[in-house]
Amino acid sequence: MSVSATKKFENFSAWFDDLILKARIADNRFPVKGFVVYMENGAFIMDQIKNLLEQELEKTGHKRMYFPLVTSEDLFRREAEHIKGFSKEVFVIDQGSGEQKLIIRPTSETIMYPMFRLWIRSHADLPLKVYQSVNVYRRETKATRALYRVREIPWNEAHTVHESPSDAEKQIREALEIYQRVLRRLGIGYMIFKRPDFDKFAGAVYSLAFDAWNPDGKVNQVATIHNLGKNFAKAYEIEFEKRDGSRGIAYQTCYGFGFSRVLAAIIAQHGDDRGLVLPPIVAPVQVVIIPIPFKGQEKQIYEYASKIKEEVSKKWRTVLDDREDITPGEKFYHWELMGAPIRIEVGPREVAEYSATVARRDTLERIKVSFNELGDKIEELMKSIEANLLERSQRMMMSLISDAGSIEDVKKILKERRIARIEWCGDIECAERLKEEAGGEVRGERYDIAETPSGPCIVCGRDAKFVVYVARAY
Ligand code: PR8
Repeated sequence: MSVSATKKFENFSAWFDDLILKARIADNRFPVKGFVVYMENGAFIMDQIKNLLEQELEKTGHKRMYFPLVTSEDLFRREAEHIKGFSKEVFVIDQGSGEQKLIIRPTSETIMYPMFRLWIRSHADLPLKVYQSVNVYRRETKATRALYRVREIPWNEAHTVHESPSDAEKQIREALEIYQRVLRRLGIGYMIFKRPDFDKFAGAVYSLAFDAWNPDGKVNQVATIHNLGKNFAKAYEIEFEKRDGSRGIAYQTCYGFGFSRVLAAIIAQHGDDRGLVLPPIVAPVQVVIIPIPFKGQEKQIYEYASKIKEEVSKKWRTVLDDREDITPGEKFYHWELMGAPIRIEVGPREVAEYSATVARRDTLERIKVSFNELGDKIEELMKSIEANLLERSQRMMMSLISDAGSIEDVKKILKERRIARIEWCGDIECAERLKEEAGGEVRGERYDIAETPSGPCIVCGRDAKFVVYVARAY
């Protein structure tokens, strides 16, 4: 990393908690466990993330809908595996006076699918692709952590219904592409895993997950994609008339994208010891202009700074920081903390030369640009910042992986805040032993590349069936 991030890597928790409050991302002091207040910058960035994702969903034919917040106990209890997975985590509203209890959505399968049943009659109604960006609620039993593990979860969930297994598979590939496009725009470094069976979504045939790296070595699952097969369609009777006139049970997929976790990944992966480093597309302020006053020339400098603002704000969210009660140095410090991608300094020399000094937040490099070239140069710099964040974040992701040949090795790798790659037989007992003895979870096989085992399971010594990654996780 070209910019100092010692505090971030050495004491991640303190760095993160301090930063989210100071940079007005979130205030974690709300006195109910797992519930967080998103302040103006956190709310703005999450909205930008949401817009990016929703644009991709719309482009691929998903329709926005809004479903109720609650379901009934009866509807909730239809799919056996799903209940097992979620019954301990739901918040229940007791209406009192003998009325049935209401269950607040921990996810919306049990709310959407009874409606899908009413809407789907024949193959002509398929595929059905709907989404909503809402909050869902889970009484998380693990320790909660601002943005990473909350009980009120801001997310986007998409649910699709298909005629055939191959259509459902195709949908999974489309979902993978959508999530990859969005995460790339945000410069997030991640790996895609096929989760081991014991860790798949409750009710799914299989689950894919995007794990983003984190400076403390724990991985951050920012999104998941699930092939539900016919499991839910059977439970909720989603049937249709097939092309040959016979009746069939539909195939389904669903996928979810955690906005607060993606926000956490942006902060944690790109930030440094000076503060946030924001990808241009989500930054509340993309360009900040800071006048450097000089005795006797204040007026010319402010006028020229205003002229630059007029020009730059045609394209970018721009602020001219003309506060008079603080020094330019304090302004630099403030806007570095806030992660503004580009800073423009305007002093007497810039006025005389009809130029501007332009600094980029990611590398802190400064260059001199003439006024006439400013528009093009900023455009170029923004692209370069976006590309650099992605490149260095992906590089970091890959550099964290080490091969391990024993539980001891895994333990050592995890202690160094890294991720272990191992060969594994596939048995849950071996995964549990790894968790107990080394403290890491089997996150699954890579889905983006094929890796085949060649030796024994590092836990039990029998033939390995999978190459999997072990990490501590949020
Ligand atoms: C589904 N059903 O539910 P999933 N704090 C922050 N983010 C969270 C939390 C939490 N406590 N729990 C989950 N997420 C499927 C897919 C409809 C949509 C975020 O899947 O349980 C994580 O980023 O895997 C997670 O990957 C995503 O929600 C989807 O949740």
